[in-house]
Amino acid sequence: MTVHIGAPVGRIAETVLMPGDPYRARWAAETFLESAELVNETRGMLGFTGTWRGHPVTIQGSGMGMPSLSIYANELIRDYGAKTLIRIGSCGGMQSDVGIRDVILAMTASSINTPSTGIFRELNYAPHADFGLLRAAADAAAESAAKVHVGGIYSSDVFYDERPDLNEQMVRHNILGVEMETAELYILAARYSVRALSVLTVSDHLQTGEQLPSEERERSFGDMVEIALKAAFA
Ligand code: GMP
Repeated sequence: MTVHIGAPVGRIAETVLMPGDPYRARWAAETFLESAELVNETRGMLGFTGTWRGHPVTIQGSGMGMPSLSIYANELIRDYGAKTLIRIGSCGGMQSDVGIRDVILAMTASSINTPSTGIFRELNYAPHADFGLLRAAADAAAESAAKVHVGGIYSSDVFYDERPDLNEQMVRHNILGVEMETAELYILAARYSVRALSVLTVSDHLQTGEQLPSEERERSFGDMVEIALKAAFA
């Protein structure tokens, strides 16, 4: 076990899906995994390990924001030997052709600040997805009913943003959606030579103000989980 994950070493699979919301970790484990068992509940950040089509998989909540995700991703990679980390989360749509319920595969993640900004100093590192995972997810997405977009996203470190001009610049530069975790996930994966990808469902839209109705969330999020699992084991 680690400071933030109570599972014994060996109870976490090499492939980890990471939703922000721990209750969504439980829902995804119950819906998609066979023989899922609760392996972590430290601080209520639920983690489950089971199998998907015979492959061991852990679904571990990351919490919201890059500092929280960074704690779980660091421990999963460095202490438990995770090799493939796929964020399954929600984001706000930023382009007019990106609708709610659509799925975004995040090729890159722009940001103004991540927990790693301090080490890069004047460098402007470009956090990017693992290409093999991204390609496999794009192939899996072609079979799914969801409309799928591949491109850059924006990992913000605030939800209640006092700088709407930043969102405007992101929209102007063709960024598809905004969320709060991916840039740091991609930086950590590169640092430790493991694979990472974010598969996101558009839950709200910045321009139209539309929001995914709560009764539809599960079905829409299901497409994303399936794409993530197929990509991990392609
Ligand atoms: O509600 C915030 C959580 O959902 C964070 O974990 C974000 O990754 C994600 N999220 C979904 N939609 C949005 C959005 O419109 N803006 C931001 N900043 N985060 C979002």
